[in-house]
Amino acid sequence: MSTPLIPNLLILGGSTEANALAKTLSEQGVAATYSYAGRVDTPRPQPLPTRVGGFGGIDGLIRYLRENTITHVVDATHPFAAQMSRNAIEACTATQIPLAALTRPPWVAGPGDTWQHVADVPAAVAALAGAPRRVFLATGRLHLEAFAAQPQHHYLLRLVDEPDGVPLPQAYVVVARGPFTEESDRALMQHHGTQLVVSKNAGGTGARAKLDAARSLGLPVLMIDRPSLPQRVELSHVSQVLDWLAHS
Ligand code: 3Y8
Ligand code: NAP
Repeated sequence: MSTPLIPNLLILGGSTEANALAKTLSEQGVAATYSYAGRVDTPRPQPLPTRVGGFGGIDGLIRYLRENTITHVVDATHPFAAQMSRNAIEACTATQIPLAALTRPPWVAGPGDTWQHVADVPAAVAALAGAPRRVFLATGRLHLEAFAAQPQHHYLLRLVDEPDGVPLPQAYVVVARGPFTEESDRALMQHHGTQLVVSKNAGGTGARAKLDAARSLGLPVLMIDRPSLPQRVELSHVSQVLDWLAHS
């Protein structure tokens, strides 16, 4: 009779869903560690033991899983954190540790939405060719350099931390972290005379305010589709994770 595993989870975090899972696991007394990449200055505190920083690639993650006797991995990273997700699949396959992704479906355009889908950031940059416009570039800091290829626009940027300069000649920076609200995003876009919104298809609730605001203002959206990922168990609610834990 094999003794049932006492769960010891690793949550790859950095999203609204990861935070909801951390709260539930903490309340239920399930042993788990929350992991941040260390991308921002002051990541939101979690009700679980928390680690910050990369693991050192696939081998580093394998080493971490073994040294910390992790029994399950939940990849609750943002849909655009594709490298982390790929590494998690490789490391969990190598160690035979159960892996589930806690993710959220992509947003789909509804009545009144004017979306142009592009495959990735380079395609979004190419789509911005043409006459100058007032663009709300709500895709964060990591890919700003790519948009320097289209310097003609006036950019409204929303970043989590104050940047050390931005590579765009006409840019106004708002330092803010989500979740955001439709009302505040509509006021922000009206104040800046936004004519186009550029967004990653993050899904979920934390960043969709700008899309609802764009719809109410009749503005077009340039929607960047999320990167494709290899096959893995995908769950979309915390309750499904608890059920998966009980049966894996
Ligand atoms: C460090 C950890 C919560 C979860 C907060 C979600 C919601 C708000 C929306 C806009 C879009 C953007 C950005 C965004 C959202 C949630 C969630 C989400 C988008 C924090 C966080 C970390 C990060 C990293 C940061 C990236 C950036 C992306 C800002 C915490 C706040 C634009 C993605 O300066 C940098 O280096 C920032 C880097 C990766 C993407 C980019 O390319 O710049 N997120 N965001 C995580 C770590 O270190 O592991 O402090 O909470 C988490 C959240 N960001 O309920 O509190 O779940 O999606 N994050 C995008 O969607 O385009 C903002 O402004 O409208
Ligand atoms: P990424 O490009 O997929 O990953 C790059 C490297 O960062 C990974 O290989 C890993 O380094 C490290 N890393 C990423 N997430 C990590 C985590 N949760 N814990 C420990 N190390 C992590 O990742 P990213 O897009 O930069 O996202 C970084 C973090 O921001 C994630 O927590 C993600 O959920 C959050 N986030 C990202 C976005 C986005 O738009 N990309 C939006 C919202 C939140 P090693 O190889 O050294 O292990």
